[in-house]
Amino acid sequence: MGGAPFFREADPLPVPGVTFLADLGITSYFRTTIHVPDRPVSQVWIQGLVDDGWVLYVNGRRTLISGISSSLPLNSGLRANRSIDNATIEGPTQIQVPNLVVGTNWIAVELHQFEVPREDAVFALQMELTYGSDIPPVLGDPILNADGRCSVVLGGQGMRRYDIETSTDLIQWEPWTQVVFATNEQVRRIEGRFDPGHLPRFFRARVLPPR
Ligand SMILES: [Ca+2]
Ligand SMILES: [Ca+2]
Repeated sequence: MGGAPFFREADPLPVPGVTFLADLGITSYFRTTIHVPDRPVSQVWIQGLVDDGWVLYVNGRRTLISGISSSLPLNSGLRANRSIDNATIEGPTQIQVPNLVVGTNWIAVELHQFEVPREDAVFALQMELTYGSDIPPVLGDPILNADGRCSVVLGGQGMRRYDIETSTDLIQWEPWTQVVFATNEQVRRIEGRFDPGHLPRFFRARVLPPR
């Protein structure tokens, strides 16, 4: 049908529209393929440009629903439950895609409108995969002081961004800090301070997508 962003929008977009959406109804459907090489995929990140709501399928499996009620039956007449005036870039967001395969993978999207006829609808999706040859980050045992000061050693790889989160129970995780390693940097001591009454007990690091 053409290239993204697909659009029907008179106002400026963060990424200029490429393919005009003629005959706009409540729901529009998009489909493409991506090629995944024979390497373990460690993370999948997406960024979207969406007006109004959308559903993402990977190889026929519903992977994400946003801006549409997930409790109503999904069909071409279902309206989005949010109205986007002018689409902005959402994400990057990490998603779980357990059913990727080596080779060709089908990416399908249905885009739903809040109300029609109305002269705006936009869709674009960027999907980024990181591969398992990346060394996963390692956190040493944190040093926690009664006054709330804390330090922890992070082992990682040069030019990677890491998101460090903390938890008191391994269930609820809270963002703590982000770290960007310089080229060839492998170890960093991260220091911070917490409320002494609510010291975290656990730390974890996640790789963030490159900017
Ligand atoms: Ca608009
Ligand atoms: Ca719209």
